Amino acid sequence: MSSRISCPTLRTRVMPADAAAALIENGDNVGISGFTGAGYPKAVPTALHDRMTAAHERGEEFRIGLWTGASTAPDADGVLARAHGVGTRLPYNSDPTMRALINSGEVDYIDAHLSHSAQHMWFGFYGRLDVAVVEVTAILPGGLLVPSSSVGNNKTWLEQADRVILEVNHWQPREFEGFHDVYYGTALPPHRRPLELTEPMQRIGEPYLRVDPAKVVAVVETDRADRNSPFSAPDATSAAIAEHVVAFLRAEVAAGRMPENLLPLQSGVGNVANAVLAGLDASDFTDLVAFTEVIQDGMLDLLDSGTLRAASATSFGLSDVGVARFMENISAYKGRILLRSEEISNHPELVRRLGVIAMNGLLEADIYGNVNSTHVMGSAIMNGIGGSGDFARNAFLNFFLTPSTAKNGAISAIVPMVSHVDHTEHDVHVIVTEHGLADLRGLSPRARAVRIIEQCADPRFRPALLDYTERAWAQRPDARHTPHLLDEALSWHQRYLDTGSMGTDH
Ligand code: 0RQ
Repeated sequence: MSSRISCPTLRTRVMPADAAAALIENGDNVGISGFTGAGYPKAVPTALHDRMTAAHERGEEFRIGLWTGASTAPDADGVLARAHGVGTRLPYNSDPTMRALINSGEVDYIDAHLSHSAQHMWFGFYGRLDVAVVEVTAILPGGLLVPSSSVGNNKTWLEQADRVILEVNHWQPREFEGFHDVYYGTALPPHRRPLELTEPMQRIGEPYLRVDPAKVVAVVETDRADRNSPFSAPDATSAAIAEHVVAFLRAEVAAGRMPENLLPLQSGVGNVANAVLAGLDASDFTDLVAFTEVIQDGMLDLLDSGTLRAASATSFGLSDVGVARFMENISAYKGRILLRSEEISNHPELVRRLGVIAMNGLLEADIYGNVNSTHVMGSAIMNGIGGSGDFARNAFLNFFLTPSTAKNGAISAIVPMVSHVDHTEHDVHVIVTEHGLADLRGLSPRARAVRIIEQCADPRFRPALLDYTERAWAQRPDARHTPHLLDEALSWHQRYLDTGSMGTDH
């Protein structure tokens, strides 16, 4: 029997994945582990896919509610989507098959802020959780669980579920013990207490997840790698975005608005965010600290070079190369990396108290500074809001980063009016493209428009944006505080849908 399962009671529950999947029923709400492709269950979802497919072939209904920490992987979200076995899904998804089913209307997707997902569960907003399927690194003699490469919503799923299936993944390094801090002080309003965390790396919880052994109906052993998506090397566009951010931070320090080692950093997912981290690594900043969600390769580079002292997060989001590097030197990272539950890593109280600098991507921003992070052309979901709202609204300073155009220049990231709003003009501080940086702090809507168009828009779209703005402002006396031409405001999106380009010049 595996040395990873030391609890005598839970050893008796070891079984193959198909036997565990047989304990999940049609109509169950299932909370699985997993956050940005790390720490998701690797065997039960595929076995469940087979069970669903067999049921469908018999003409029987078999669909579950699928709740996660954030994005998972092709062998979790992907297989369950391919089985057409998901009725509802929350809170963040980047799997293309699942995305297609959400956009086709087959899957009801609830795009919650990540910091809300656990508490909405406790508040009873989502109904009952029937099953938790959670990957762990090991089970200790007394039944405590050593978490794996993400913590996400695992604490809540394990507490709230009626039945628990554990996957013990031998691929996850046994040395993970001691990398986690799971907070168990949660109470419901009106009995909530302040979170006593005043320093990013402070421990306020325990290194283990708890589970009631009586609820554990199955333990499955696996030996499979996390998703580990590759990153592309920073291109000229993302390198230019990174340069603007680093120069701006230097100027903020020089102006006395933040200390020389900045304030705790949050960095979103994707290549642009990774490039900004590379830019910070090449800069003269030192002794930085991260209070973030995801540790990407760029953050590992910062830790290795010593630019970053330590990082608090909820998950890894590494490439194969990053994982190999992490595994080789794992003991050196202990004490410098702490993984917490996502309700703590993203907690508004903590983000605001610590004064986090938030850096996230966007799909489009409008001339007044409203930001759309989630919907293409107003309707098609991309990934979801993730933690961007948790961090941006509560940050000391937030950046929204994007190339100025998408789809080979056919789409302008700066539009007259966003086709969907995730971050309102009230929440957005700085917008950055490869062309420049628009500091919107303390500006009125009209001043913001000038700055965004001049600093951030692609030069090919600038004349049309200025023309729109001038005509909107010229509607005297009806221009008002935030002038718009309502019959034209979304015409750029319609033109793209009609012609394949937002521009009128091709
Ligand atoms: O698609 O590769 O098919 O061409 O969107 O765009 O430029 O590669 O940027 O990877 O940084 O993602 C907002 C999606 C940006 C991400 C978003 C197309 C573009 C490309 C990706 P293709 P890029 P990124 C922490 C924080 C919300 C959650 C968040 C995101 C693809 O940052 O999901 O911030 N954010 N969480 O071509 C149509 C536009 C477009 C567009 C880009 N205006 N219209 N398509 N694209 N702009 C993490 C978590 O919370 C877990």
